[in-house]
Amino acid sequence: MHQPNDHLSRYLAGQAAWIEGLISDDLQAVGDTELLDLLRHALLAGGKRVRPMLVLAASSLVGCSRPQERAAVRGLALAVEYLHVASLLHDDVIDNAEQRRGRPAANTLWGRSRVILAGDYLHARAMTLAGTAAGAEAIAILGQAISRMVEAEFLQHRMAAGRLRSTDAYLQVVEGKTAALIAAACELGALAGGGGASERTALRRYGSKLGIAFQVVDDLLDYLGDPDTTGKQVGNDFAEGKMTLPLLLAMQRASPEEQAHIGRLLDQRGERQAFADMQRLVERLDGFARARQQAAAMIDHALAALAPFADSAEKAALTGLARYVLERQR
Ligand code: GRG
Repeated sequence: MHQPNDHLSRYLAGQAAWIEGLISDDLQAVGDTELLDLLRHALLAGGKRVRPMLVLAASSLVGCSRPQERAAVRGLALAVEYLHVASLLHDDVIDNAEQRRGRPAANTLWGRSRVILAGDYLHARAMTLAGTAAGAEAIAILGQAISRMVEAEFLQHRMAAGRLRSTDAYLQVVEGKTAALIAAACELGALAGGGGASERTALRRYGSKLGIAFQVVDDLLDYLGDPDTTGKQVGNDFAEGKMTLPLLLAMQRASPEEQAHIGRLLDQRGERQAFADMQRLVERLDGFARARQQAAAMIDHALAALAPFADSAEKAALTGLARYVLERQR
């Protein structure tokens, strides 16, 4: 399996332990034991903790010293992870997912209603933490990100139902469902660290481009990933009729016969063989290679947004993270 480079690995591992400590402390306020079990399952399950790490690194980049000890940085790091996990819980209910991070999805263990409620709990707690940490501005940044996530889910449903086939619509979905929260994490780090308007804009831009690339790679992994490494089966997007970038790019190059073949495979999308055939067709039509190129172009934009910042360990971490996004296998 491809690992992030050593420096980045150590940085991420250190931050993961930090955020897990914060989560465990914060969960002590949960009174209901069933809710607590569900939240522990969802929150302490080996996520990569990319979003809180971005809050921390962005705050350091704008000059905040010892950010891990700052109440505002801690509150915002928790808030973005909680919103991320709330969105995963709701998404798994929407998609009827069976697995998440190599384990049974919470909805298979607790049922749909409790999982929706647990997502609402995390949503509420995240907003309380954000408001306490950094006031109305932080709430507005997160509120806007959540609105965009929900709108993107609606658009994604329309794409799957009507087979809307444009890469523009795909990018709009990706900007909303993934990049909005990642951009918000970066901007909130800059806010908590005392950054000025131009620093906030630059970090938001880095986060947005990183987030788009992150989702494109996620969508590539849905076709090409190793289930033992990713913790989920391949072919979920195809089975759900989600039109992701590799397929959309392949369709641009397909002959009328190949278009018809793709249409038939989409009609048979519940069958395993249809997915294997689609993988081969997308490969032949260069869909995977071209999607990867687009992700790489996004990463170039993300790195360009970091150019105004002086070299530092945090800048190296953010640069390393951007490169790792392209190489990640999980
Ligand atoms: C309740 C806040 C809230 C939102 C509801 C359902 C919904 C709106 C949005 C769904 C958005 C969604 C599931 C986007 C996918 C984003 C994505 C790439 C998730 C995987 O992130 P990783 O790889 O996960 O960082 P880990 O497991 O490492 O934490």
